[in-house]
Amino acid sequence: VITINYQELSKEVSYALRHAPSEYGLILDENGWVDVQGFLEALRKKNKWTLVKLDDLICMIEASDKKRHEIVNNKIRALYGHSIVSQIKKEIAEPPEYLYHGTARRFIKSIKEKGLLSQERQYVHLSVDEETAYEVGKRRDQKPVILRIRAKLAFVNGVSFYKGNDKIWLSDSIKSDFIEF
Ligand code: HQG
Repeated sequence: VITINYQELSKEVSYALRHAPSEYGLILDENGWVDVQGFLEALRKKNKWTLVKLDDLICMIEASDKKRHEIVNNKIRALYGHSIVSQIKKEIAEPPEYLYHGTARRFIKSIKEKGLLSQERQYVHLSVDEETAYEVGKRRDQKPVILRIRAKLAFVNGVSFYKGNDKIWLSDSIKSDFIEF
């Protein structure tokens, strides 16, 4: 019996759909979608995934604690995290009053000066609650800093926000005026 490692599969799917579709011969549409059958064929060309099936992708998404990908109408996409040059179009949405950003202590000085920048990705990533922000920040620092973002105020002052998933919002860069340190 061959068991699929969903975590490994999820990492490869994220890599393909967020960062390197062309490495798989894939072209994402403007909203980040790609035909799921074509996607499976591209994945199967990698030694590790020669037997991967649609059901595996469905189970992988189902099993994940974070909703990173979705399959709708025979298409698949990543919900956030993209770094490819052509920016994925997201629908502008009105954020809650506050959102949170978990980051490393070493970045605070620069964030105070320049605000929150999307860096390698297409958008800034924000969390709906402090717990989620803490987990995000933990990837970079044992004692992450949680910044509270005056999201609604930024929004009414012209900063665009977009929904990633239930826990993650995306935005354009955010000046430090809207950040509570
Ligand atoms: C920092 C993961 C210096 C920013 C996570 C962050 C998230 C600055 C880093 C999602 C800065 C970028 C995204 C400035 C921002 N000066 N540093 N002016 N502005 N930064 O990975 O938000 O598990 O691109 O604080 O859980 O950490 O992959 O963004 O530390 O949801 O699904 O620059 O990725 O999700 O790092 O994480 P990232 P992020 P997955």
